[in-house]
Amino acid sequence: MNIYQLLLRDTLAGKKKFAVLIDPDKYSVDTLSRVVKLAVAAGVDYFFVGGSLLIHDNQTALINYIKEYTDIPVVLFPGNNMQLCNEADSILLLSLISGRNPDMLIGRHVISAPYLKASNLEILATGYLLIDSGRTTAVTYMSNTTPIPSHKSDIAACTAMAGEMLGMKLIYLDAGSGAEKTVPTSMISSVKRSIGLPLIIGGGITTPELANAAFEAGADIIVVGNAIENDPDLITRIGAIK
Ligand code: 1GP
Repeated sequence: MNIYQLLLRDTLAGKKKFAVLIDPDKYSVDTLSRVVKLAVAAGVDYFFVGGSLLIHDNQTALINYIKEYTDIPVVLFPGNNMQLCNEADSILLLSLISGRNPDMLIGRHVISAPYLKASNLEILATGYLLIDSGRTTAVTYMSNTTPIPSHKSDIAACTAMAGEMLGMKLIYLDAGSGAEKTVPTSMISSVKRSIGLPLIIGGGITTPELANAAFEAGADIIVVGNAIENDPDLITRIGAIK
């Protein structure tokens, strides 16, 4: 079974998934080694790897380290098409469907398509929705798009439905890395009720309570990046509630 088939099976069974986000600009192999040990012990399901920028050229080294020491799948979560890497297992091919920037909807994908076609990466077409979190996040600025207002669950639900109808395999609601406010649970529930696809939630999850609230509301996968950079032991505490 590939990554998506396993995810569909587990989603149907109500089995929740925990993804640790590794921003290559925030880690060295040394700092990553502790996170990898904790992730293996906590039963982390995925490493997502990516960031809004890539200032340091260490993404491939970090991915190789993860692959050497674990069987946890590595899924690229690219901020742009400079962040492709054949050493990973899979890629979230993100179409930023909450925005109206054609480059983020299809343009970058056209440029990346020949590389992806020739790669061994499992391609996961993902409808990506940015949700307003109270302040401008890196991804909102870099993507030059307006996020969906956090009280407009109906817009998020209709956008996710359209993504599903267009054939996307996953829906990802993101409040943005380091968000002050997470995606509201009412919006998570509303989107989950409207689609039959696995739902990924990220941005601003800093405690097991916030992770649990997202799961209870309907998240199938939660993604945590910033808070783990500050406190790697959070991996153990969130792993315990899955
Ligand atoms: C950002 O959803 C991810 O794209 C994770 O956000 O870094 O705030 O956990 P955090």
